[in-house]
Amino acid sequence: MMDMNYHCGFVAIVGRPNVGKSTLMNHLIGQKVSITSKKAQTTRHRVNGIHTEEAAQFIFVDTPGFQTFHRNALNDVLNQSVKDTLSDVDCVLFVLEAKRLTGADREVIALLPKHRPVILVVNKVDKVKDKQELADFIEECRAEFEFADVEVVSAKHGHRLADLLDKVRPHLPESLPLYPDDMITDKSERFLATEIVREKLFRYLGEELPYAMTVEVELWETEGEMYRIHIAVLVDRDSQKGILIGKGGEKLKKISTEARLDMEQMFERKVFLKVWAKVKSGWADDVRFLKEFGLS
Ligand SMILES: Nc1nc2c(ncn2[C@@H]2O[C@H](COP(=O)(O)OP(=O)(O)OP(=O)(O)O)[C@@H](O)[C@H]2O)c(=O)[nH]1
Ligand SMILES: [Mg+2]
Repeated sequence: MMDMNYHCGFVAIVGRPNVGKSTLMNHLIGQKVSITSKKAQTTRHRVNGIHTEEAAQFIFVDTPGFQTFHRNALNDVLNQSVKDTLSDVDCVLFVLEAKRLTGADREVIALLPKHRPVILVVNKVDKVKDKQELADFIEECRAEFEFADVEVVSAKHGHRLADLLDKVRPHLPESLPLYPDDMITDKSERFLATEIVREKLFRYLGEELPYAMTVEVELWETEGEMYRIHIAVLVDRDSQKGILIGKGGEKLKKISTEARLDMEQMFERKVFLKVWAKVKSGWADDVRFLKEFGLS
């Protein structure tokens, strides 16, 4: 039985693209639910990751990297989702890359709420050797905003994440847990499956291509203990389809094998996965794309 001293709250993870927000959330909850890559703007949807302890439940909200350079409809939607999240949580983790405070970071700082605790999380400290430089950097950041606290971490290496949880815990309001204690995300398995495929597209395709693609579940069946999943990757042109498939089908094979392995780990069962490339049919797919982001 839960006693009345239970604490539970929402913790937003915000920052410019590529600082390591999704990596941080995955390591905080001890399982991968949000996709990551070297490329900016990997995350496109808010994803909740849940970490439950005996006396507290943390609901982390991973957000898309706040985009400042390219103004377009998609970015406006992504940015709006960051702003909405900020107005709705109990605590904010503002993530920076160690020793990098850019104009894009400052634009996110300008959005940070004044009446809610914001913890500065300086990530990727594994890249910094000089302690004094790090201390100077933190001073520089503290001059920009009144942070409730600061923690220095390496999300990727799981370094100092328990310390970060210690700093967040006091900001969780008294409340019963909102999710069952074995639940790690609010997203459906279908959503997670398409995200896993999207992650592999980001990892194995060139710079621009993954942004032009959408991923869709075409079939999802349970056969005994196994899932049979068919996923279509929608591309704009035949030439893109060719790149995705690769020489002798090698690239698509690699993408689908890696995706399957991740799915088997995530869903804890065998997965039969088929991924194929499909050229978008034009108008109908534009509508589908806009719908996905709430633009129509
Ligand atoms: N060296 C190092 N790299 C890291 C660390 N944390 C994350 N990264 C890398 O930084 C890159 C971006 O990580 P993501 O977690 O996708 O970043 P993000 O902030 O979620 O990015 P968007 O979703 O695009 O806004 C990946 O290549 C990660 O492996 C860290 O602690 N150290
Ligand atoms: Mg992300």
